[in-house]
Amino acid sequence: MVSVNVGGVTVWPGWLSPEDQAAMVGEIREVVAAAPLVTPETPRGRKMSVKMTAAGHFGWISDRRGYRYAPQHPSGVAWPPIPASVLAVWRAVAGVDRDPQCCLVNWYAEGARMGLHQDRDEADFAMPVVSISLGDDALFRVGGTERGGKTQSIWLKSGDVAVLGGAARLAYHGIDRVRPGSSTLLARGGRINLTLRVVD
Ligand code: MD6
Ligand code: FE
Repeated sequence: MVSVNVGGVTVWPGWLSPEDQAAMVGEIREVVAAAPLVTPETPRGRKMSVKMTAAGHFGWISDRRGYRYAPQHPSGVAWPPIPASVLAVWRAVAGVDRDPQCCLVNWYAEGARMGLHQDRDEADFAMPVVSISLGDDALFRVGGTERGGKTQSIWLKSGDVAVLGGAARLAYHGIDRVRPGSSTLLARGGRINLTLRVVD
């Protein structure tokens, strides 16, 4: 398999076969059944356009009190375990000897996006963040470690895996837009992004 380097981010196009993608979606539906998707609010009171939930020891949540990793879903239930198929992707591409403690699930309906941000709520930036894309294509933008620098973009497709590690671990990145109807994986359309992290 051949990877592509985009601004220091390693992208593995088509890492998951269509069959593996469908099986993973089934496992994510179980996660969502146990820990329902929520629309996070930013600390400034704006609703995010993606819906989120998580699996693992920690979930990442955002509300008026701020951003943080939390051991429970806002409803008080424990986060369900990270599905085995998702763990297997981490073990194949992360290149570190620890397993992820959080699998953040981001759900994009038509029109949802994610502004440029850094992932910096984790304790050890030597641990990469691994991302899995499922469903509709998404335009992923990557910059440097300072806000306002040059950026590069790549369309992430269903089954692609991206690794933010090394110098790119703290790169600014975001999703400008999702292309509706570009994948048949999800019956009702949309995009699921999974990000795996070691938290503490
Ligand atoms: C997304 N991804 O693909 C948003 N974060 O929907 C992220 O925010 C992200 O792809 C850290 C590492 C990889 C990512
Ligand atoms: Fe991120």
